[in-house]
Amino acid sequence: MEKLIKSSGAFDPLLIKNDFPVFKRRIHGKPLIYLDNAATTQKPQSVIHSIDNYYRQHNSNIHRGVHTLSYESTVMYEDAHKKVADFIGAHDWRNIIFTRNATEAINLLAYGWGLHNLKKGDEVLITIMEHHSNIVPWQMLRDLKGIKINVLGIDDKGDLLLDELPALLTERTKLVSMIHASNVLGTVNPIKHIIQEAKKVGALVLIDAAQSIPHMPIDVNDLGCDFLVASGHKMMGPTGIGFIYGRQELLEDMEPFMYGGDMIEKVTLEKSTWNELPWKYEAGTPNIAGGIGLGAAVDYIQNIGLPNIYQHEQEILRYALEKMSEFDWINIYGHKSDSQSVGVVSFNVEGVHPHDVAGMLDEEGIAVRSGHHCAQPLMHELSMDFTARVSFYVYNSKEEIDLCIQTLKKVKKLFG
Ligand code: C6P
Repeated sequence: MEKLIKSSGAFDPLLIKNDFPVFKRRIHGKPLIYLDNAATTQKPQSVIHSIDNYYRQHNSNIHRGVHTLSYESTVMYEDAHKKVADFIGAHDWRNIIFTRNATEAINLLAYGWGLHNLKKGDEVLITIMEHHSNIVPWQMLRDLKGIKINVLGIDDKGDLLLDELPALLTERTKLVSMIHASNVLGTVNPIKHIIQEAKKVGALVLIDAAQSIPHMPIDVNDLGCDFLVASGHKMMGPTGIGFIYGRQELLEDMEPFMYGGDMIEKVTLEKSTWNELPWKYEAGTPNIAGGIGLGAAVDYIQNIGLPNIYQHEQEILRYALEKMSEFDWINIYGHKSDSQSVGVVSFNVEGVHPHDVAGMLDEEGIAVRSGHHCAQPLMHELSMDFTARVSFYVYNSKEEIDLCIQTLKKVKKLFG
């Protein structure tokens, strides 16, 4: 791996591709060009091997036996928590809770923290850019508890209206729950500033880092956030595993989300008490293999280096935006200001339905997403129902962008 990374931090995505078995596939007879990384990323051999190896050599339940396999599984699963903690700068691995994905992570916090700490009249601040997973759980609490949801909007460049923040952040605001990087616009929001403002009114802050953590360095201590959530499958890990980072005092105080199995300390027929962190929130037999796979994904990312990944994606992003902007029939959403962005570009080809765009790209072996991207309030704000979307990762190259644009020209000619 070290040989792949030059002293400048640059790397050849073609060599990186060799680590990913899926790229040996052909789609409709063409080499696969995978530009749907915001939906989920491809998995390197090391991640696939870690899961295979776990089932072949170690498979056992954790925390339940003194036998060798159970001990090994327990150590491997706990190690995965340690790797994630180290990855995001959390001081204690016990403050990392494994969940199924970012969606379950936010739901756990809505039930475990929100249900017991929010009361009628309290306010939760979100942004118009949120994924449905960071809207609907708070609507559930609004209907159940009578809380109010406030929404920070965006300007016509796709940046948050920070001037409106003081009016929306009051002593009634108990939580700011917001997306770090938009899965539609790519915009990276100034979360450090917003966290500092939220602290002034005593609000907690939950960061949805699903689209940022795979692409840029994040340090939860530097940010000062109270909770942060992400999904393993968007950072080269397997599906079915995600995590929460939480501040220890909050995790100690919160109520469990699910009850039974590994989350108990003692059970009598009258009363039960809870296990220590993080197991208090990991009820039942967890996704042990998934956790170990996530740990292997973190190792893979660390080996390349997040700053190098970020630099590579920024180059691809700049190139894609430059090339796409050459055509007045490609409408790009966002990327209109100097704000920081990740490698996500939503666009439409004038006069062509995004599903037709994605369908024709697929004919050429190019995978992109089309749809509302689970962000319907944002789509509504953009006066849009659907867009096509390309999103980049370590294995993407400028040549792939060229091929994508060549196909878009054919799309325009055929349908437009
Ligand atoms: N966005 C996309 O194509 P899950 O499904 O729980 O792993 O992740 C949910 C989620 C939460 N927050 C953000 C910012 C997201 O982008 C996503 C998932 C995918 O954009 C699937 S809709």
